[in-house]
Amino acid sequence: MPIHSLQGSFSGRLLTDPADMAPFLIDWRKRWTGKAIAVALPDTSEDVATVVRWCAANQVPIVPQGGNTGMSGACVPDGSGRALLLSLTRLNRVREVDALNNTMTVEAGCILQNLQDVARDANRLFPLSLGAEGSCTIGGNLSTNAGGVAVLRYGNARELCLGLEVVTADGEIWNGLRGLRKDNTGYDLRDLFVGAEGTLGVITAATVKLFPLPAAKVTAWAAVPSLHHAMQLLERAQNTLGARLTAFEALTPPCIDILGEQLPHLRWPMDERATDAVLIELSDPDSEAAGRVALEGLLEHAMEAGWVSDAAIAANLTQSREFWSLREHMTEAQQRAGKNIKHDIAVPVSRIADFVAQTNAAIAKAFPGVRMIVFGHLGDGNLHYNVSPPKGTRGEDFEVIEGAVNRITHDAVHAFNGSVSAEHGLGVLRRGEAARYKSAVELKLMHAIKQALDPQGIMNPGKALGDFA
Ligand code: FAD
Ligand code: 2HG
Ligand code: ZN
Repeated sequence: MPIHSLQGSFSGRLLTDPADMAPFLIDWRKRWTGKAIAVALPDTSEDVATVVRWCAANQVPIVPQGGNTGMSGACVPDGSGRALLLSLTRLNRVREVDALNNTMTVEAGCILQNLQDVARDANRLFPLSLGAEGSCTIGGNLSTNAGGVAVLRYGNARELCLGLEVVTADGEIWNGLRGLRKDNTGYDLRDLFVGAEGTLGVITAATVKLFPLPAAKVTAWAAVPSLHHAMQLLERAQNTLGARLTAFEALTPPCIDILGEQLPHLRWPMDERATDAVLIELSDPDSEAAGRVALEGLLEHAMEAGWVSDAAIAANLTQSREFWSLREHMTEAQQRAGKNIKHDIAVPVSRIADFVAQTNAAIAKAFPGVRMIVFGHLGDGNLHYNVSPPKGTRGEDFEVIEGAVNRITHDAVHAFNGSVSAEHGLGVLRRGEAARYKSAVELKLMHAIKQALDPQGIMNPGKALGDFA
């Protein structure tokens, strides 16, 4: 049936003009460009169901898309031109805020930052926080099981999700929007759709957890002699600050170098720029003064112990934003510096410093001069173990070494019992790597789930699991 037959059957929009469709068909990193039969922008869950039913009847593959900020190429179609791109951005209503239950029920296309604001207006915290929060959507966050900078205290997107509404691959609506903390009534369908990268169904709404708003946040920047010292600081911080410790992020010296080079207007907390640095955030339920005393105590102890060589506590909100701005501009600074190779690895927290030391040495030996742009969520054992071309070059043919760099990195991750994708999903970037390192049993179970929930293989084909067989 021709695509135009779809338009009359749902509210919202259907784009078929190539110029209108173009922005939806290229990913944020500008690494993957695809083609589509059309871009559908439904207004409601019923609209989504109508579109999916049409696709199922016509064997048209569906690529769900939220804010198109994903890092693994999962939200753009392939080059065949057979797929329909399903944008969820017009499903952007907050259906309910239940402050007593500490939940809100929101549609998939709501922008993350808007949801943080809605929660704050209700005197609550929605803690999911990441650099793309001004444009990513909660549907995309859940479909990638996004992490970000507050996982240490509040968990990743999966842990923040209590219920889902999903349009299944044959176009039925499953309403699982239960705001329950306890529900042991069989298989957990919610947890199948979270992190599935749109390969099992379309998330149309979610019930997510809210938390009390902290009275104050206090931010510190600490220069540390090595990541091993940083881990000693982390252990002490967890023991003395407990649940008040909400972020523990790291930047290694080449990151500090690339930030200064690409974004020289950014302000620096201290003169010391040659060592690893840690960004710590404490959220205090009582007062800013109490938070400051606790953080000062931690840093004094750490300096005496030799784990920290210099430290600064932000004097006010402006300075705290300046500290965070350095961390949040890492992706942009690296992007500006030319081509790059990204890894999103996790190993047990206790092994992360050893992993970096050993793998840095292996990569430096194989590819002398490359810049190791290693930063991220140190407190979770998750680092963006990224590589940039040697200083002063832009790496026009950098992709030539990508396979070999990936092999060194991911073999090391595997040896450390880690993960090749901690928070960005598999998409097309990492689907082959997951197939390489996962056991045959694990892959067989994953394919069985896909077969059961999407027997026609129309939901985001070729993503996460590779081609559907
Ligand atoms: P998209 O990119 O549009 O889609 C991502 C995946 O989800 C695709 O597979 C898509 O098909 C699927 N999908 C989207 N919506 C739905 C839906 N409603 N139903 C079913 N499937 C759907 N990620 C982190 O985890 N932590 C970070 O700290 C972080 N920082 C970032 C910083 C920057 C500057 C950028 C650009 C990205 C960052 N990301 C981070 C990656 C990205 O923002 C997140 O993965 C985000 O969760 C994706 O949301 P999105 O709405 O843009 O989804
Ligand atoms: C972050 O933590 C994001 O800033 C992006 O996950 C990481 O640019 C990257 O590789
Ligand atoms: Zn990250």
